[in-house]
Amino acid sequence: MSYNFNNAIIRKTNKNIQNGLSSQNLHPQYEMVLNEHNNYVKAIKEAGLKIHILEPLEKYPDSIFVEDPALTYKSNLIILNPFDRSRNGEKDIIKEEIKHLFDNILLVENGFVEGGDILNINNHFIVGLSNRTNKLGAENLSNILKKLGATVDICKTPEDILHFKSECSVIDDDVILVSYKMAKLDYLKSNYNLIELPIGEEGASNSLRINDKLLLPDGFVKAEEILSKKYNIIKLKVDEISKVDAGLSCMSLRW
Ligand code: CIR
Repeated sequence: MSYNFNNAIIRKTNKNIQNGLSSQNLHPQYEMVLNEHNNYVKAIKEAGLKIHILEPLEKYPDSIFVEDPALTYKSNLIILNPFDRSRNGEKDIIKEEIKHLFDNILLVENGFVEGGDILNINNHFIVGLSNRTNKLGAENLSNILKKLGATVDICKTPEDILHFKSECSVIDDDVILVSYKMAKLDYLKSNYNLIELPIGEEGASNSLRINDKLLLPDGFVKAEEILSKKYNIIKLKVDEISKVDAGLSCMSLRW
């Protein structure tokens, strides 16, 4: 199942996170990010995962978002190609740091694609085209995944959303939690059961289902009301990391 995991890779917070890419030009404070990140690590442990910790990379302000330069599928590690110049070098570093954990290493060599644009549901992947993932990158990744036995569809991320997964997450078999903007995508509407969150609760659509736990951003009353009926929720503050457009899914790489 798409939410059953045993392992997670997490990178320690770097002090330079204050200079991370931010669509609103905000600068999170290191100590506050550290606090949110520590609670995140605790929650991942509580969900039963073995954590592989990577050292901080001061040269790369956004490097705690380990989901973007790499993708795991079965025992394969696929090194992606982040679009932004300030992030692109993360891919070579993470490859060397984690390759020993996988049987097979593959590379996206043409075009750009970031992990935040890749939604995995069982054997299927949805790759969202965005300002960070282009057609060439999506097709290159799609060819790699298909050779590994997966199925892939390429879909368009709504214009003002950073990554496809910024506003949606798989929370159950064939159930995707979505913001109202993502709920409008015909592709999602016709293929999945969607739980749509109301306007104002977009932040909660970047949740993270891990085994029997659902990690949910704190402060979203409606989302909590809807989801607590069925899911075992761990609420986590993401106020500080959201200043650099980040959420729960991007701070770990899971398999
Ligand atoms: C960036 O713009 O690349 C970072 N500030 C945030 C990346 C968030 N990644 C993700 O949601 N997968």
